[in-house]
Amino acid sequence: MCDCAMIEAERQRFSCLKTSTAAAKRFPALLLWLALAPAGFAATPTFSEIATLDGVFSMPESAAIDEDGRYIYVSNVNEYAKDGNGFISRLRSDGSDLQLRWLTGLDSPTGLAIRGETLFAADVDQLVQVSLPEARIIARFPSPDANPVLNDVAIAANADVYVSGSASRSIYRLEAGRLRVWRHDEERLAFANGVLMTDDGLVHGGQDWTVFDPLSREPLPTLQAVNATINDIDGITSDGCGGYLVTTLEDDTPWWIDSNGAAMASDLGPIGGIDLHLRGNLLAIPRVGNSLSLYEYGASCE
Ligand SMILES: [Ca+2]
Ligand SMILES: [Ca+2]
Repeated sequence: MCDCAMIEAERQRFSCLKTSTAAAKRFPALLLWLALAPAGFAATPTFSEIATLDGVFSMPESAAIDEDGRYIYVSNVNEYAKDGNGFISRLRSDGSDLQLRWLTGLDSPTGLAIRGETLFAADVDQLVQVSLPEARIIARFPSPDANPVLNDVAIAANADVYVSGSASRSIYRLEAGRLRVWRHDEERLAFANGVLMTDDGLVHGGQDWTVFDPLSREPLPTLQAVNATINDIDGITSDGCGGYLVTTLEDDTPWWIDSNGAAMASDLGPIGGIDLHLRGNLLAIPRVGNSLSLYEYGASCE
């Protein structure tokens, strides 16, 4: 429950604590970390490597952690074309039990997002809906535009599904079983890339960071300071404290954007991250070079 009379700073702190507590229920290590963190500790995140799987994937792009934090799903582009050879891998959150070709029948899947027992994948020119318990494709939603080069998927709290189109300079939304253009923007959605729906709005990476109002669909001034520091953002994931962890096309090191819009290179170093997903204290990052790295993430919200 949110006290609407709180000032903005308090609102963010409250939201952060709520998120951290929920995450801690699923991840006891995070609870311990939070208990040991001194009051007022800076929010700079820390990373501890759990596992790296090297040289086993085929152009991995995105990773999506399921809601229980048990399994990680990884998209494998396997050369970008309408070639029928793309697939999705599944492994446990400690890096074990890899099922490399857990799901086949895709062309070149890129962005992934999970809600409940459903996985959505961007696959060149269609959004693909997958049942996780059945490990099978249950629907395909073609783009209304030819050659959109679908890139990333985001799912809102109300279950609306969004997918970005890099070539079509558009963001689509799944409406009554059809993909429809939600926003077309020649400038802001040129080479459209990472998308994430948050309390701030629909966050879009790409050449310039933009947060779109979910109702008016117009750009908001939210965290515009990001653009003074980094560009060409690819993967976006929430940091649990009102900020974001991102990967960029310009830099092999993932960056951290705090809740005020200040951006700095993370301590992960130049790992060549492509897309990334943080859930609880588990961070999964597919890497250039057919690899995937898993990290235990620690952060204390200011
Ligand atoms: Ca392919
Ligand atoms: Ca992407």
